[in-house]
Amino acid sequence: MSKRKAPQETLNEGITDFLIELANYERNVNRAIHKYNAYRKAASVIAKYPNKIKSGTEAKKLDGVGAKIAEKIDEFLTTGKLRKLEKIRNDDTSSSINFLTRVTGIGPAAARKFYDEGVKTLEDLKKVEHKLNHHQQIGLNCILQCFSQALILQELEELDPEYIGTICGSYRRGAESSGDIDILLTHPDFTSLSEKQPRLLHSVVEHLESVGFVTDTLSKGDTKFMGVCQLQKGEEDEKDFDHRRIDIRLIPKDQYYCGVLYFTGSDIFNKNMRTHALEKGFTLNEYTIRPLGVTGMAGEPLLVDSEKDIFDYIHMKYREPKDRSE
Ligand code: DCT
Ligand code: MG
Repeated sequence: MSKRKAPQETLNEGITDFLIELANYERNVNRAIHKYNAYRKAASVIAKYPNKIKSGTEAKKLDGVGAKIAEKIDEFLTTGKLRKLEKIRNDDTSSSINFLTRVTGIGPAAARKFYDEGVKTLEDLKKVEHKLNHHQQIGLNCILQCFSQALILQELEELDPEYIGTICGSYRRGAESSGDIDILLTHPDFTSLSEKQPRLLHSVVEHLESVGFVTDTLSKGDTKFMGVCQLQKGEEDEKDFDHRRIDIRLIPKDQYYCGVLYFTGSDIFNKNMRTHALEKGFTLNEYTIRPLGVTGMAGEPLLVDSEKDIFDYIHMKYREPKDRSE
């Protein structure tokens, strides 16, 4: 859903990845901050190293890579893996604590405390939501959001990799709790000049129904579906699904980012941004941004290929969704 990053330097990515995983383990599980710093430092010098590392000895010449890390690099280069990491990954305590610390607001100490109280999984966390502080509740909501975003994206990708989808609304702004789920959908085949293509919407709805994500239909048109979904597929006899209202809109590709901006909101932010646009001589709505002529007449829609394009046209600094409450 978010814009893809430019391809990273991948020369020694295998090595830097395992170093960062080890660093996180030391910080989150052992609370050994010195070891954490040591692994991070090694990862960072190796990431900047311009050649593909062929041995631990070669790596050891770099400032920040000591004998023990060099040994691990050798093991990784010869066997393709690291026994220490395999063990950590298979260890329930480590993986639960690592997971818990991924919730923002839960640090290594709190994670250990939750773990000792028997809170180990996302499901457990949801059950003790009342015990979480404000920050941790926001973190939990973000994780739920990531999970369902990942699920929807994955399903779209499976159906047709050319689909582009974004969950908008308060959800995208990272709100603690959101009323409903607003999904916008587009496809390069569908523009404001092409024929209507209700199949593009209906096949997504049917697919999300078939995997058990969408559970009910309230209305289904050519470009807008309204229904009910469940946020997570639980175990067989688990009945406490989190049901939410879901709207899915199919939007022409050329109008997609104006739609994403509008439906991300908030309504107050939108109002302020439209006012700002007018001051700069543009009219902005959920479909297009158009320049205003001297007579006040709106011109042709401007080309928009990202949300940032819209901010750029009206000389407004880009704001991340989480910073768009007003
Ligand atoms: N919107 C707007 N003006 C309105 C209503 C909606 O600009 N009068 C935009 C901004 C948010 C987006 O549409 C989705 O609307 P809602 O789902 O009602 O808002 P939300 O911010 O997602 O809040 P909620 O958590 O209640 O769904
Ligand atoms: Mg909403």
